[in-house]
Amino acid sequence: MIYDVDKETMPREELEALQLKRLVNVCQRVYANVKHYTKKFDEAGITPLDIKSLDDLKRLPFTEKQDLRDNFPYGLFAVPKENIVRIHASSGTTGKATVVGYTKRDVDNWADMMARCLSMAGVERRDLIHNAYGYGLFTGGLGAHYGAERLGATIIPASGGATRRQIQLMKDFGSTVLCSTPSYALYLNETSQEMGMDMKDMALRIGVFGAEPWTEEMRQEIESKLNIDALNIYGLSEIMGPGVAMECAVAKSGMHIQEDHMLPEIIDPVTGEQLPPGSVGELVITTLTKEGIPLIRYRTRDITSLDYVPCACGRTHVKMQRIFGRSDDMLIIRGVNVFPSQIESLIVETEGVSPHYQIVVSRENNLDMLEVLVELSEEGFSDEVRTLQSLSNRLQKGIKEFLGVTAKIRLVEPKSIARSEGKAIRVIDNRKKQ
Ligand code: ADP
Ligand code: K
Ligand code: ZN
Repeated sequence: MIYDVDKETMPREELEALQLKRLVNVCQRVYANVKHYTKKFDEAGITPLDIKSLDDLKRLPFTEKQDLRDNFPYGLFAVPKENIVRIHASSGTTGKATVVGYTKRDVDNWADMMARCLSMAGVERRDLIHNAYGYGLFTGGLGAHYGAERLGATIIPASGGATRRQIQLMKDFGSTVLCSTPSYALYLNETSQEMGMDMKDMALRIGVFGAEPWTEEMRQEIESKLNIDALNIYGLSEIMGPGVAMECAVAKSGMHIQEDHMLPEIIDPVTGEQLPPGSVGELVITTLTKEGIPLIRYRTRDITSLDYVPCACGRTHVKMQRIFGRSDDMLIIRGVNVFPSQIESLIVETEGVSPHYQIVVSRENNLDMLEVLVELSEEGFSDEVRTLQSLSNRLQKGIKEFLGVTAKIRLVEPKSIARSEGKAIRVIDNRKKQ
């Protein structure tokens, strides 16, 4: 079901005309109301009226996370404070939290966009949605909540924590949809087994998973363990929260970006140059309708590519590929670029180990050392030493062949790597402390 047929299947030409009109409008709003942007536009020698085509986007200044920090807390808001009805803050994965504000209309548009997303995943009014995204300053919980209500489905506001209770609730209530981070979905499954239950036997049929990077291999693992359709949802608080982009259940091959509300582009993260369609690079988004804190060319730091080929589901909005990693998540190990997702793919494909892992980077005698903690599965744990040795050799060889770096593999006991209720901590970089 397509929630908003008019907007979601709009012919590209019409969509681009709408985007241009809205781009000029948002530039006018920030130029007039946000000092930071007046200055930036003046420095770039451009005024909102100089924007004649979408191609002129290239001439506009970027906005970075640092700009939000420098204008903490309200400096980038574009409306009088009394028009703000909600405040959220980012989870601060990569430093000090950033603050965002929503007007009534922003909250309303967000609910619409999340309703579209849930529909894209195949969620219907009859569904019971167990929402394990955290409620609070983090955008995940309330974002999914408002979207579910807008759609008319039933939402169970479980939030994070009390994992055993969550499983009991899901079973008792007969939840059919799970919203959570992908790593938490696996943790729920593991805990359900400890409780003598199996999530496979529950009424669950759909998972809406996001807020952290995950791989195609991880999707297959979750789908087979939980017996559901696992779909990818993307968002960030600076742009809105969850629902910036969502994968459709029909094609399951990339996430439709809500293009009537946001304008995406891909740039080279080093030079800042805009790249042609299909290139892999950093996703940059301009918000087209947001009132509270509109952002021009916001650098997400997330690495992906855009796919403009028409989708089997009928939606015309461009699809972004699964996030490969954050540009500031990329590890440089002895000069080689390594994304945690590449290591994850290898681990999830290997038998005898669980999909929980941690990457530890340190520096010894001026050399970068990469250590990967891999958790054995219960079956793997009972194997003989010889079998374990060959398992660790295989992983080491795989990483060497695939990434070109030598990693030390440390096999650890089942369930010894800390589980997270929100975003999993995959990388510990001790080099930064030195
Ligand atoms: P923080 O930057 O503090 O983590 P947010 O909570 O707003 O702030 O998180 C947004 C970030 O989460 C995105 O920029 C992206 O890196 C990551 N993210 C969100 N959804 C996904 C997803 N589906 N796949 C990969 N990464 C995601
Ligand atoms: K309902
Ligand atoms: Zn589609």
